[in-house]
Amino acid sequence: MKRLFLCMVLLALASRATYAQQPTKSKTDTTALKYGSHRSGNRTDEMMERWRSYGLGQFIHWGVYAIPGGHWEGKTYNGAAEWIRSWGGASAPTDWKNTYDNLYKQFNPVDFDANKWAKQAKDMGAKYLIFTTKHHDGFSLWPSKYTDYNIKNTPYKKDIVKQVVDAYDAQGIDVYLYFSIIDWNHPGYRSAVPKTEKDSLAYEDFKQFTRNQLLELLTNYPKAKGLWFDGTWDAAWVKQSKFADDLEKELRAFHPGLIIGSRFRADEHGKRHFDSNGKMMGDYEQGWERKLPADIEVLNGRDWDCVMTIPPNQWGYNSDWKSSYIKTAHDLTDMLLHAVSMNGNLVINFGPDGKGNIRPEESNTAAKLGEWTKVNGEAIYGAKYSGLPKPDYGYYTKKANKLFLTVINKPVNGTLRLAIPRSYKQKPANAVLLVGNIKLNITTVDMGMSGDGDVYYDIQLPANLNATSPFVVSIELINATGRGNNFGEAKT
Ligand code: FHN
Repeated sequence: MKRLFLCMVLLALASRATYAQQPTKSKTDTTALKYGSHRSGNRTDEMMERWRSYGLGQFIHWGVYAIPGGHWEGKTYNGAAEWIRSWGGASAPTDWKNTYDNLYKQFNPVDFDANKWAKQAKDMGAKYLIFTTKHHDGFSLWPSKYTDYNIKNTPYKKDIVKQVVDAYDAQGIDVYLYFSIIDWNHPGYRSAVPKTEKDSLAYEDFKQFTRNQLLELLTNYPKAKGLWFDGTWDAAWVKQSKFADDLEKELRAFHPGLIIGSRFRADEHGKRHFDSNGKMMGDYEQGWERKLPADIEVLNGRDWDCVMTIPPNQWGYNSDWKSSYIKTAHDLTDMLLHAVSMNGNLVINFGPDGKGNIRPEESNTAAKLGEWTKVNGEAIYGAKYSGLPKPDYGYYTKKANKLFLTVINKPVNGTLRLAIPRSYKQKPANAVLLVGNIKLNITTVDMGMSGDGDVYYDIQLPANLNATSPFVVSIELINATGRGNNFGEAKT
């Protein structure tokens, strides 16, 4: 009897184990998948709630590419400076890659002060940092046991990742570790799918190396809140659906609460970000790079972040910002509100130089943004989509019973006219201009016998408001019950 029971238990366990290997699909899925998304809808835990409330983040791209800073043997390269190792191509004037791979021997950022960076980020109003622990060149900014191509072997020697994690953590800024799967330095790294046995063996070695480095990062820096993956588009990696899925599970089990975006892995049909059933793989949509969604509908309720450069496309340090399109603090404020009004976070990139200095242009922008967030932060931190159509004046964001109107385009007549749909359950009661904490007059517009689906409210701006930057009107909302339409709807 005992033996029969044991057999039954073993059988049940075996069938569960087999079941776990089977492709699965929910009622709404069209394709059975083993390595697709493992969740429907957004994460609801505390850590993810925290992520949602950040609003503003800072990205830092730093590595040995900061030494050439966009220049190579007297020539200027306008492509993204962190890619300079690859700009030489076949006609490189010297053994470009080899020279690049030896640059670390000069990496000695004597001016680097993690506390200074963290203080600047705090003053800017950043709530999280994404820091490049290793970019595509493969140089590890921490003393990794799995490669010699790391910070310990530079003249600088000290662990940069640790200093950054500790300094930002001390400022109350959450840290996410950027990690590139592309690794131009590792002998086993392949971009194309390995074809020969030798290549396959080398790539297997690279996969183990990748796993080791990721576990090492989470072991060394347990304060990190998440991993921000990049360089995952190579055909070789896209083929690794099982390996990447297993690894993601392992990393999550190793570091409970870990946040990972949608860039990490592909499903067994090579679909990235969204699996073959259209479900997002990862905790938030990570495809908004240097662009913002046009409207909230395209997001379908998903969490997302947007990473943004200040110049057009430079992440690492380039000593020449040649473009005439360098985003100002106002441009970035506009983008920040654009993101938050659609439930996203905006992450602004900084590329310190080879000595560890954040360039003056970036520092100025950070300081200006900081002046703005200090006064108007309520409109972004923890604030969300308002449920209202986007106003032409700028953006609405909402937190509890407060509606924030960030005005980017000030009306020339000095009156903000709000159109609130009758179906909206709340209506404006009081309005305050956050800069100067000035109470504003608010009136309901009498529409006479005409009217549409909206109720209109006018907010009078102070006559002497000399707005040289976007400003925020905080509007208290109260319940709007019994607000039927007394006006005649247009008969068409
Ligand atoms: O190739 C990189 C690029 O250098 C930079 O790191 C950005 C940041 O999101 N990611 C890649 C391009 O998508």
